[in-house]
Amino acid sequence: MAKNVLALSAIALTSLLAVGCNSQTGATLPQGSSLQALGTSGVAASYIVSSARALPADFRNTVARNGDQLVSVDEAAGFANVVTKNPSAYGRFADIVVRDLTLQWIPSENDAKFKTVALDETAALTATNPNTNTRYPLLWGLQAVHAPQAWAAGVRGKDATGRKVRVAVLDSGIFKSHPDIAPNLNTELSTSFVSGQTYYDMQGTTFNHGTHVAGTIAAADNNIGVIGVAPDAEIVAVKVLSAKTGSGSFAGIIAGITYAADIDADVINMSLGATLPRRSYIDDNGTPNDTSDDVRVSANEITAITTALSRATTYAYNKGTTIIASEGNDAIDKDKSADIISVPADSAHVLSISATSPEGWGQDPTTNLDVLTSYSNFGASAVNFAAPGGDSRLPGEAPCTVGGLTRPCWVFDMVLSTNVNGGYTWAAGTSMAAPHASGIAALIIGQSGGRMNPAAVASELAKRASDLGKPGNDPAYGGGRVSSGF
Ligand SMILES: [Ca+2]
Ligand SMILES: [Ca+2]
Repeated sequence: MAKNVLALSAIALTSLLAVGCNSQTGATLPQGSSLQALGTSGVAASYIVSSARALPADFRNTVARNGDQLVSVDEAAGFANVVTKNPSAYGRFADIVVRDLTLQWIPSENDAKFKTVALDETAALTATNPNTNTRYPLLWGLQAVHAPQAWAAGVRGKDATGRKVRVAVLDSGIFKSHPDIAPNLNTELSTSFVSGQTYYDMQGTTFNHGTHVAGTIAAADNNIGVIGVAPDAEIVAVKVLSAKTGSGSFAGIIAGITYAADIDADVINMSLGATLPRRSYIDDNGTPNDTSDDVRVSANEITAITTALSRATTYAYNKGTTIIASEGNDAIDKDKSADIISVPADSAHVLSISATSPEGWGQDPTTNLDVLTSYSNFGASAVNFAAPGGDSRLPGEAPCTVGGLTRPCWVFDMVLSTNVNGGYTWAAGTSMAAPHASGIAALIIGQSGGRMNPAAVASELAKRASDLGKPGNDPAYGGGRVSSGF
């Protein structure tokens, strides 16, 4: 499919970047047993240290005494990221000490499968337009989830006291001065867990995934551009992926999750994902024809690192944070894929979101907005809810005109949102679906008076969702396509 748009990584087996040789030992978790995935002695590498309990308050002193580098630590959450030649030194603190993996969690700009279409205008150029949210007529996703009906009832992503619902966007950073982003961005709490990059460092990119995702959640209701599902919610940008490459470490994502929980984020949005086998495999290090640099990743290592990630999501859940993630763009039937694990979609307490789209909305505005997309993963055992993600599968290049713009008709089936340099861009993927669901969660939390137990949020999402497909839970839509309920 030449025009298929993948906003999330393909199966990331070819993308494992930072794996050393295998010399792991350990038992299967979770039985309270130790899982020490130890590295080659004498070679410094990055390790995730994960304890089921808090780490001691003086953990950082221990790291310093050992002469190792502490990349990050969250003592209360029981996590640290340590660069060391001697990982066994940390076994007395934690039952998981596993070598970190760096994966491709979203596509890089160079990925030919990932297609975006720029609107070729910036907010500055349209700021004098007297119309409110100039590009609102293009946002079919808002109609699909009944966002305007919620706004009309005064439900907009803040509580009755005016406190904005806090949504942490774990992604590739954000273009912080975008006039449709800045009004709702908490710049004090926004931060980066990508070494050497600020949360707003765009590194000369022309498409920023995190900025697009954030706009769908909470672009400002003003006289320009687009509007988010929850236009009064707060965005905290938590950079866990390189803006340039879309890659990131497990340790960085874990640190981002526990950080978001510690700042009392109401919602975490993770429009990112990777798929791992549950068994040992050989990673070709990106060079399938050259076996000299191949590395083996053990089953124990995969179990340890995915268990650590689930501990992080459980920590956030227990602190009251609703966690929403994209289901993935590999068109996988998750009901028949017991040999793989998608992270973080399959991690503990994560609501994973499949992607829906119209097909030919530009030709017929009354067309069904809720068709499962060509690329979305699916499966009744995996999908919690569906949400608008957009698609470009409509064949041909015939032009349509919507909201005063003329483009090939398939463009209008994608999701328009904010981008770097004050611009707007269409993209599609389960990465675009998850933020529609996070926006609806923010509306529910605000309407319910602020802080809300994530189990109650999930229950309310289920109650308000539009049941599609076969009655009740089904493979395409899970518990239904999210809706404001208005
Ligand atoms: Ca706007
Ligand atoms: Ca159903």
